[in-house]
Amino acid sequence: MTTRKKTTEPRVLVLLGSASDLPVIEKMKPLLERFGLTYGVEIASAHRQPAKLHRILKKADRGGTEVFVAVAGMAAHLPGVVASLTAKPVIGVPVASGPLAGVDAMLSMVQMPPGVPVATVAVGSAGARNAAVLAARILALADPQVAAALAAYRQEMARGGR
Ligand code: RP5
Repeated sequence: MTTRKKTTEPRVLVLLGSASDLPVIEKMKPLLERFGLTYGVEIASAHRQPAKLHRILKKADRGGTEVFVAVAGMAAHLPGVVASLTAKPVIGVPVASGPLAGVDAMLSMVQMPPGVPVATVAVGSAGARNAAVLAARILALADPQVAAALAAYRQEMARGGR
């Protein structure tokens, strides 16, 4: 059994640019729960609520959150801003909320300036499951319980599960 430092914040924090991005959470939830990961959900737009975003981010970062997932559409700067404020891994989920169907958000996330990476997994809520799996893969490196849950998930996929 691993003994982890006591933290006051969830291991994974999912930040959304808007309440309209909430469907993404529904896709991630079952997997985060399956992998035994505590998670939080916060809505804070990088453009419209920068002070709120900074507040949430700093509290989570100091309180022990280990992986951030940032979900946003259109000119989706949220993951990049989060990655500039923390040294922890940041996973980006671009959503198709504007007339450019998510390509705008994907391009905003995928080509970050050198030194500030965002791991962009898939466009849209269907692909958001992969954000949960990637978060689990990162945390499994130092957590045998998460590693075991991931191994079981992979075995299930090998038997044809999804
Ligand atoms: C982005 O603009 C949000 O992440 C959302 O995907 C999109 C539209 O936002 P709302 O107009 O629905 O608040 O900032």
